[in-house]
Formats: sequence, structure tokens, C-alpha cells
Amino acid sequence: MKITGIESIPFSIPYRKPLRFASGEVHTAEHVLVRVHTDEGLTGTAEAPPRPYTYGETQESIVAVIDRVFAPKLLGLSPLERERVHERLDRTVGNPTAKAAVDMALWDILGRAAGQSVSGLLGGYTDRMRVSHMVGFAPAARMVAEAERIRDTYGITTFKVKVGRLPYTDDVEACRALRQALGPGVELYIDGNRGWSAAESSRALREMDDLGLTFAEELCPADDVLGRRWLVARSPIPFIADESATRAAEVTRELLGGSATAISVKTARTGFTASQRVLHQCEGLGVEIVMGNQIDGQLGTACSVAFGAAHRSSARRAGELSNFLDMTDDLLAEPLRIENGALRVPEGPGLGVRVDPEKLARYRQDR
Ligand code: MUC
Ligand code: MG
Repeated sequence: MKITGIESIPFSIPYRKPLRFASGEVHTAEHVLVRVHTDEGLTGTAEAPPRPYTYGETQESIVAVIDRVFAPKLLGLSPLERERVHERLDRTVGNPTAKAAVDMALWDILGRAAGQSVSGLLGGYTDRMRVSHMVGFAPAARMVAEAERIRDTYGITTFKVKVGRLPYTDDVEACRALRQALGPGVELYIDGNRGWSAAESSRALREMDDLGLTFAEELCPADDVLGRRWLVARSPIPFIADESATRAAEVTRELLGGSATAISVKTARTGFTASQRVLHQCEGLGVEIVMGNQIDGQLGTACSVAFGAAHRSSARRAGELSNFLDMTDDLLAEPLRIENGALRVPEGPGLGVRVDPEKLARYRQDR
């Protein structure tokens, strides 16, 4: 089987309400649908979500790098030649979500060719994951109301609270209000998207010491090298590297440098192949991982749950799988459903999902 074409289709679907966090905000899902075609008629599909403030990629840059740089290098290769595919993609530094979408579309093809689910091929550990919901910036009372609505509607009991605002006491107040309203049975952790200094982060962690937080993620920049090491050495809870550890080499650097003690794995930026490398690396080093979310739509979320459910170490924690709930619509013919706080891996060969052609026609921006 040979790769005969790679399509990159920009589409745009508005959010019902924006998600706000320290490094940016998202009002519209301006993503890219990636479809890899083969000479045997099998097509693999995945989604690339540009996050300009995190990786510098935009919808336009993803389309351009796939059309002009990646596709010409990959045509004629077999989807089974994944090492060769990655050798060619890795000549380019950066562009992580574009590369990841190509990788995941190839796995979709392999699953469809074998008549097996990608999740099964990756590891087949379980068929679902508990879901963690991300609560964005808002006044404390609105953050509490949002978490209560999500708990009551979907049974979700793990929340990642966005922090990193100044003064940091606003976030301490919001976390305290969430703990008081939701009670001790709910799991809370925080993500600062580099919004605080090491000293502010340290003060905030001290003031929240009684809240029983599970993790702290990317509170200050990893580029503040000594400040970050100082903070992580004093943190009473594991410190997750997210945007500072987007590739296996960065994971090594951050962990061995003492700048992180846990890792966020995002299929949106490391696909399945490189996510598995990062996961095995973390297992080997004895470091916990959390399945993160790149504010994915349903297709990206189907990829995250396929990967997360496939492995013991990623299925152990709730995965961030609910950002799509805020979108006004999506591309999938069969929508994903979160029930009793969990999301099941879609059944069927490959990723087990299908894009609705009418929805794609409505939301695509290239025609
Ligand atoms: C997260 O975990 O940080 C927000 C920015 C980004 O790159 O990902 C999201 C969620
Ligand atoms: Mg994060």
C-alpha cells in the first residue's frame, strides 16, 4: 500500500463560550482536517489544532507545511514505513500539530487495513478513560458554576483549573471556592501556562497547600531555568511539564534538569508514534503522565482517548477529553458522548470515527 495524496482542509467552528487561560484564549476552532489517501482506497483522518501562542503554528502555516513540505516527501511511502515517515518529517524542526495529524492519520489507515482499532494496536489496555474538565478564567463564582454544571451533567469529578493571572490571589480565591463548593471527593489540579514567576508560583502553592491539589502544571516558564528548578524542588505536589516538553528530547531535558516531575502527553502534538516514545520514556524513569488536551475537537479527542485508554500508565489518571463540549458543532457523523464521567474509545477499525461530509462542506474554509 502506498500513500498517494495528503489533503489539508482548514475548517472553522465557533465555540459557545471562549476558553481563557494565561497564554491566550480560543473563540473559534480554526483547525485543519488532514486526510491521507492510499492506492488501495483506504483513507486515514486526523485533526491539527493550531495554537499560535504555544507552538507558533497557525491554520495557514499547517496547510502550507503539509502541502509544500511534508506531502511531497511522503508520497509513495507505505503507511507501514513509519520510521521512514518520521525520518522525513523530523528533518523539519517544529510544526508539531501538523506532523502529529499526519502520523495519526497513518495509524488510522493501519487500523482500517488490519480491521482493528488503533487503540487495540497501540496497547489495548481498556476501552474508556475517566474525563478531566478544564475550567478557564472567569470570576470565581462563574468558575464554580461551570464546574458544578459539568459535574451534574456529565458526572465528571476531576477538574484542571486554569491559573496564572495576576494578582495570583485571584486564582487562589477561585481554587478555594471550587474546593469548598465541590467538596473533598473531587480531584483538582492547576495549570498556569507560564503566567507567574517562580516566586509567585511558590507563594500561590503555599497558600493553596490545604486544598489537596493533585498536580501543578507549567506555572512559570521553563526558560527561567534556575527559578523553575528552585520552584520544582520545593513543590509539595508533582509539577507537570506541558508546553516546555513537547518532544522526547525536551522531556529528557526538563526531567533530568529538575524542571518537571510529571509530563503532559498530547496526541495533538506528538501523534501516536512520538507520544508512545514519551510515554515509555516516562514509564522507564518512573514519572507520572497525564493525557492533556490541545483544545481539540471531537476527532482530536477520539485520538487522545484511543491513545490514553491503550496504556496502563495513561489510563490511570483522568484524561483531558472534554474541551469539545464548548463547541457549537463538530465534524463527526456520530458525536462523542461523555457519560458517568467517562469517555469510551469509539468502536470500529482505525479510529472508529467518520467525518460527516455535509458538516465538512458547511465548515470548510477553502471553498
Ligand atoms: C493546556 O493544557 O495548556 C492551552 C494552551 C495550550 O497549548 O493547550 C491548552 C491547554
Ligand atoms: Mg497545559
